[in-house]
Order: sequence, then structure tokens, then C-alpha cells
Amino acid sequence: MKKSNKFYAIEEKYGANNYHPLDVCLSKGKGIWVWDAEGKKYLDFLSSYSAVNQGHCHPKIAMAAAKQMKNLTLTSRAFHNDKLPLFYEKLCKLSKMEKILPMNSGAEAVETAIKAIRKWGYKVKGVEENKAEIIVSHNNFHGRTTTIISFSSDEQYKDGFGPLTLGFKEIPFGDFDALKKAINKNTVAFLTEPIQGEGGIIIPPAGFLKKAQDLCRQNNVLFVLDEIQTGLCRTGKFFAYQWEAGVKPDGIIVGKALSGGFYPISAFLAKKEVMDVFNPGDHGSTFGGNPLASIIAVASLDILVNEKLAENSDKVGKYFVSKLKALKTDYIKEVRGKGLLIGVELKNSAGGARRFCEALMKEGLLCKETHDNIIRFAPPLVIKKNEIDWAMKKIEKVFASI
Ligand code: IF1
Repeated sequence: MKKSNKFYAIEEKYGANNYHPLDVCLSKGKGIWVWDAEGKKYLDFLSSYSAVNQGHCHPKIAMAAAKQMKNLTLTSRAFHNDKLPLFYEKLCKLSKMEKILPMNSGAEAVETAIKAIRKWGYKVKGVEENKAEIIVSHNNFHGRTTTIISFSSDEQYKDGFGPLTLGFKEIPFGDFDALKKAINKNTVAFLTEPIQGEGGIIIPPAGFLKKAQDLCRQNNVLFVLDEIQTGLCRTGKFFAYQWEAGVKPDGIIVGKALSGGFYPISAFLAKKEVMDVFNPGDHGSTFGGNPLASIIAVASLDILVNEKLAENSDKVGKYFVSKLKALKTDYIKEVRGKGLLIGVELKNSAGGARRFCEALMKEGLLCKETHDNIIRFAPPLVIKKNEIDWAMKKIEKVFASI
């Protein structure tokens, strides 16, 4: 019996059935490579949904984490610690945002943003209590809490989890006219991903973010971007919004690669006027801002900058997209992406993306479908052109033989 099957049986016996993973059981990771329990090597084209931008088990993060683990890991926020300020300063300077509130998972940072936005609406903008409305995009993905799934367009994400949280209005992604129509005196913010990840690597019309931001400013509505998946160099800029000139959001939500794939850390970044709505005791978290997470985040950010991962993502991403577009196949409807956040949308005649992911896995490439027809390619941002060439040989073979 395969070693992995032993693990599957235990998982089957005790675990909730809330995922349908590919038939691979990972045991080791290094850079862009991972190995399964049988010792087979794969190129990781998912990067844990863009949480491993720096590559698996980056030695510099491991070293910083190991050192801090022997020293101090958790204090709670009842006391100060000497690592959190270092994280605050580094991320605020990198993002050019005035204030930061540290959390753990992406969803918690999104929830933090929602609470800040609403409270700003009542205390600063003067919206009538409990009337605040937040505009969101159709096909959004912002996490799995009951409030966040309340404004999801995916029925499965909501099924059986009611009653849902009110106060959200959905518009088609990237639709400026719909945004204009949706804004009213109770609107406190427009919250959106700059590029939709789970939605299928959907890039908004050129200039949309700038126009949306200006419209929000004219209506005293906050412009808040969820960069949990698109941020931290994934799309070829430090933040995806920076692909458009003149965009400066009122709030930015980060997570995933802030951790280098080591330890959950996320944050809500905002201008002072927004973050100042929080008073001591309003909001918090046991692990939020702990010294271990702070040190890991500092090391993770240093790697993004020092190894110039945004530049590499842009250069190698462009190279990879050009190779994918040159594929000789009539299965592909569209190749789209920014940096190393790439989606290959298949035609309905291709029989669904899952079977391509299973065939690619047999060739040593791990990737994940999103929705039925899109293969997502999102390798760690340290990948080189020659490693894309290696991958392309496997992709060509699968598309030729499937
Ligand atoms: C799962 C999706 C991706 C995110 C954006 C917030 C969060 C996520 C833009 C919440 C998280 C993860 C969650 C994970 C799979 C993955 C995912 F398929 F679910 F939608 F990436 F596209 N904003 N995305 O992408 O962050 O609380 O998870 O730390 O739930 O299966 P989290």
C-alpha cells in the first residue's frame, strides 16, 4: 500500500470532508519544488494560493523564525513586545499607508476592514446607525466567515450557513456605471479585489480602479482593496493596484505571502482617519501581532524586496504567458494573467480543468482548477525562465495527449 494511502485512511476516518484534494500527499518543500510521501518531486504551481511567493521553506525566514521561537513567541496584546513595532514600520513604509492593525488569517483582516469601514461610516461620515452599505464585486472571494460569505455570489459558500449578514450590495466586477448607480447616502465603502483570483483571474477594464477611486472620493466613500492574493509581488508590482497610475486606496488588506508560507499573519492597512475609529477594547485577537509572526513577516517582506520578486514575477510571468499563448491546442479559450497570477480558461469541449490538473500532476506539475474550466498557474515568484521551460514541456505533452 502506498505510504500516502495510509495517511488518506486516517484523514478519511477523522477529518471533516471540506476539501477534495488531488491524489498527492506532500511531505517536503524547497523553493519551487515539493516532494510527496513516496519521494516523487513536483513543481508547485499553486504556491498555496499565493502564500508561498518566496518559495517553500525559505532558509532566511526559517532562520529568523527558529531564532525567535527560542526567545519569545506569544505575549498577547495585553503587553507590548519588541518585534511588532518592527513589523508595523516595515509594512507601513513599504505600503505607504499610515496605520496598520495586525491579524492572523486573511478573513480576519477582511473582517477587521469591514468593522473599521462601518464604524468610520457612523462616527466620521455620519451614516444612520445600522444603515451602512458596502459595495462588493460579483464573483468576489474574501474568505469563509459567515459575514464574508454573506456577500459571496457562490451559492455553495452560503448554503446552510444563514441567517446571512446584511449591509452589502453587489455589482458586476469592473462595472463603473453599476458602481455609480449603487452609491447612495448610506454607502460607506467599495471593497474589491483589484484582480479576481478565485473568480478566475479576472482583470478589470483598464483605468477602472482609478475611475472607481475618484468616484468614491467624490462621494465620501472609502476605496478598500483586498490584496491578500494579488499583493506582495504576485502580479509583478508590490501591489496589483500599482499597475494603474494615480491609485491610492484608503485601505489595503494583506495576508498569505506576508507569512512566507510559515505562519499565519495578515493585516489591515488604512489611512489614519479610518484606523482612528478603533479605541482600546474595540477589536483584537489572541495571536494578532505576536512577536513570532512579526519577525516572520519582517523576513518575508525583506525577501520580496531584496530578491526583487516583483520584477521577477513581471519578467517570468510575461515569458510564461507568451509560451502558453503559443501552445498548439484548440482546448484553450483564453490565457490571461498579470505577473505570475495566470489563468488558462479552457473551452467547454475540453471536458473541465480538473482532468488537466490530474494529468499535469502525473507529469510532476501541481496546479489547481478554479471554477470548472480554468487552470490557475501561480508558482512561487522565485521561479526562473529555464524552470518555466521545464514546465512547458510537461504542459505541451499533456495538452497534446489528453
Ligand atoms: C480556501 C479560494 C483562493 C483570498 C482573498 C481573502 C482570502 C482569500 C482574495 C481569505 C483566501 C484561499 C482560501 C482557501 C483557498 C484560497 C482561494 F479558492 F478559496 F478562493 F486563493 F482563491 N481574500 N483564499 O484569496 O484568506 O482566511 O484563507 O487566509 O478557503 O479554500 P484566508
